[in-house]
Amino acid sequence: MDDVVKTSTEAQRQEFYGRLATQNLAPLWEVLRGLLPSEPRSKAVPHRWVYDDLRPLLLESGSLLTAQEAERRVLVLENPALKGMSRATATMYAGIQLIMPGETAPAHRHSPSALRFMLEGEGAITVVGGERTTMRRGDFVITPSWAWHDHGNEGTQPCAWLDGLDLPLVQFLEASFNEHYNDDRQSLTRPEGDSLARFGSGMLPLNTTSRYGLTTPIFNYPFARTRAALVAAAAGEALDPHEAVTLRYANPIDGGWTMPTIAAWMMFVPAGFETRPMRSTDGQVMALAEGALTAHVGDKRYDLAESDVAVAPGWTWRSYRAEKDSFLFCFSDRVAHEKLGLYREQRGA
Ligand code: GTQ
Repeated sequence: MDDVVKTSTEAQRQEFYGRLATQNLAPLWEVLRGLLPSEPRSKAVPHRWVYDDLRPLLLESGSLLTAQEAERRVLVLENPALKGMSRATATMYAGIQLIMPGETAPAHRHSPSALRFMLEGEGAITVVGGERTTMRRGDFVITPSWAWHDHGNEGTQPCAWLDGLDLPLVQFLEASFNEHYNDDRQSLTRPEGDSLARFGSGMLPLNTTSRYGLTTPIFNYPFARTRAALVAAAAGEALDPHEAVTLRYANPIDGGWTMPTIAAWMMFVPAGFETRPMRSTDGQVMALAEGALTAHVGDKRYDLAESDVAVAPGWTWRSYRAEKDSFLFCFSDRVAHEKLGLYREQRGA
């Protein structure tokens, strides 16, 4: 007997595949390379949004409809390679939200987690679980999964911030729930500053139970504190060649990331310092809080001014050079990568 495998003709194969398809079957060998690439190839591309360019459009949306009408008046930051999908990266949504003086963005809650990074204006407030916080420029504010939240503007100027949500990830997992509150604003049940006092002073209540499940009980990490910590840390030891000085926002209860799905941190790059290239599996969204910073992402170069937002897709080389002392806020799906045992990084020379 001849045991050499007889190879079929292309026509025979196609005819076979056709019969497979009628049974909802498919040949793995035709798709295996795409299913198992040698390394990740993000569908997202590097991109940068210039705040000064989008700002006039944002303000125009302010005269087009009310925050009430819109529920959330937001310009979605769409990755150019993922148009129409409301994605900045493969797994993260980002947008710029505008709230005009006196307006309310009505209370609702959803299973996706949200963060705010405050960009512009004074007097913006958000209420989370019965406690309000005033959002100042550079503040990192959290809306935990399934926590009621409404936003307001008690100042005299338009207020704008960067929204970050895990929407694409939660949609992929088909676990998205949403509910409207029976009023525009929820009632206040705790004084402003309560969460930060209890959980953000290096101390914890004796009987520590998290108020928000897997999410940090602190929901405003003020920029004034973050900035001071970064500057002091930079003076304390030599800068890291790849990360300059980076501190991550932490859940004081377990020391982990602040949200179950979104990792957030801030990088301080002192004037004149240039980081060496690195890449990691998480797809990152960054916003410049202060300074002037050149970001190299893949083959793109972005000169970031304050409030500019950029995206570094997963497994894409990135490096930074600061023209002035620069504070770069970043968020990504890193926490999910870590929990799933998928996180990898590579540090270049
Ligand atoms: O402020 O709750 O940009 O629910 C998108 C969805 C903001 C919010 C967004 C939202 C919100």
